[in-house]
Amino acid sequence: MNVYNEIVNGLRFKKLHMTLIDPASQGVEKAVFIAQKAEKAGTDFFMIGGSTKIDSRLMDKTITEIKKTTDKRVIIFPGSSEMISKNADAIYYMMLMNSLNHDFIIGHQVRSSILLKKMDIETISMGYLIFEPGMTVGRVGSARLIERDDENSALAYALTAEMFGFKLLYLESGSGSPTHVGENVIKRIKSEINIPVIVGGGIRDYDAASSILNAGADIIVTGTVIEKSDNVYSALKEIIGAI
Ligand code: 1GP
Repeated sequence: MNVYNEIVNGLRFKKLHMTLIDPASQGVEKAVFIAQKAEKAGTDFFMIGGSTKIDSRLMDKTITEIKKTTDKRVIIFPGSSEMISKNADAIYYMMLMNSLNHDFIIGHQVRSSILLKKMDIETISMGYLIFEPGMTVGRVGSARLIERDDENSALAYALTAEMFGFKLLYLESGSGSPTHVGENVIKRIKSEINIPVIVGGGIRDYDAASSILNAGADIIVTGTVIEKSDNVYSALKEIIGAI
């Protein structure tokens, strides 16, 4: 079964949690340690990537080592056309829809398409929307940020994503954000579109995870909480408990 079908199939039974590991934030050994703890805590998929520049060798190495220790699927969450590895199970083929920079809307995608085809890696098309405060990814991606509770603007983008045929929609506040996307936005989008909605950025505890899930998010993503925590297992176990 391909990775996208695994996601969709998984969602028939429960909501999902994805663990984001940014190879730029720690060494390979620590990345593997985090992956092991996250799997034990019940995460469903791994996303490897981030918005700061990572060369493809580091991506490769991190993905290869993580895949040695887990059966969970590993999806690339690319910040640029260079962040590609043939060792991953799939890659989010993303459009940063509210970027002011053409490169993030279609440039990186065009530059990588031939290589991705040659690698025969599964591409999962995804509309990617950045909300305030946006953090590093908002800055790097030149995003015209959407206010966290602006449901009308968010809905217009979400419908566009669905009409373009994207398979997933990602609502992002930025890694390490002090806030997360407003529950009203999630609820409104979920009432109007059918593709799975991923929410990430600023989810640090059970309460945040559960209010996002109750608002209708299908998938939640956490990254910072595990990078910063002394006890990766219990921090994640609490968040995944909201599912
Ligand atoms: C970032 O949405 C992800 O792209 C995760 O955010 O690091 O705040 O968990 P955090």
